[in-house]
Amino acid sequence: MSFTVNPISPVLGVKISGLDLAKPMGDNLVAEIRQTWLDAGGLAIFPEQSLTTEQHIAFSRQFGPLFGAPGNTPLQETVSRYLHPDHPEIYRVSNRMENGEPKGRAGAGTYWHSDVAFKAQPAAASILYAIEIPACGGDTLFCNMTAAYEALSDTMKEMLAPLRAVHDFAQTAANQFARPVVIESDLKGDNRTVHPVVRTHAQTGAKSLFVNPGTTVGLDGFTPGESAALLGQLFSHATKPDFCVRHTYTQGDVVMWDNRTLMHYAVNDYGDQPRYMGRTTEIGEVPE
Ligand SMILES: O=C(O)CCC(=O)C(=O)O
Repeated sequence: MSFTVNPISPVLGVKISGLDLAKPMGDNLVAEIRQTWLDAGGLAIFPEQSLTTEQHIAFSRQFGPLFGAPGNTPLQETVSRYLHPDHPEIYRVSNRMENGEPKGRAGAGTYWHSDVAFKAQPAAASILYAIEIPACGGDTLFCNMTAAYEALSDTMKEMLAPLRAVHDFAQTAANQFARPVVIESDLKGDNRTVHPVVRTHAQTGAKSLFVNPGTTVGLDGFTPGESAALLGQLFSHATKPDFCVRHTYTQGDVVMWDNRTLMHYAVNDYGDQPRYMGRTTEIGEVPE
């Protein structure tokens, strides 16, 4: 193997060292990285990287088509002002201002979620590059929804098998973000869809829970009270510390996570200390 792999926790994640992601990679190396990432539950940290925006995109593109690339689906309209002005493949997460405009979305993802779950084809990998980080704070938590699924009783697994969940960005917009950034299309169902509650990973065949507090508004065929009770139980089960890891950034980290098998939560505890991250987002399959 042409790189070094160190687990960051028994439940999830590896650190992959000895690679320069700015350099072109052959298909074999890309396949090795993908397999290592999948074997680690879908979380890999690549430390000490120095990437231009173009190199970040070029690295990401090798793992699949990207939201926002020419000819591909864009991310939803709400975040369009936070995209890189010259590279719409890059979604910027930042509390910094530039020429009186936000340089990225401040406080993005401060709730458990899976990226773009409200679209028919949600995200597969997200690849986040830590460009500027606070002296302290601004970590991201990840939880392993495959491990959480596997720990359920057989009776619960059987009950969940046929269920479908409704996902709606309006829920995120209404509950998580300041009103002025909510736009009409968020609230009229353009970013609403239904997915299985348990999905099977297209590459590994593993089953995972695929519901999240950020976008899941209910379970098909259940009353609101029944949905809330069952979803609440699944969310508190999945976010138990046993299934989670917390990543503390060093500047130059590239973090690649699999939205098909993980939820994540960005901790907004760093006040005015500058934080600036760029994210590419791979368009995944229709969940089955
Ligand atoms: O900034 C972070 O730590 C992650 C932000 C987030 O939740 C996302 O990009 O989906």
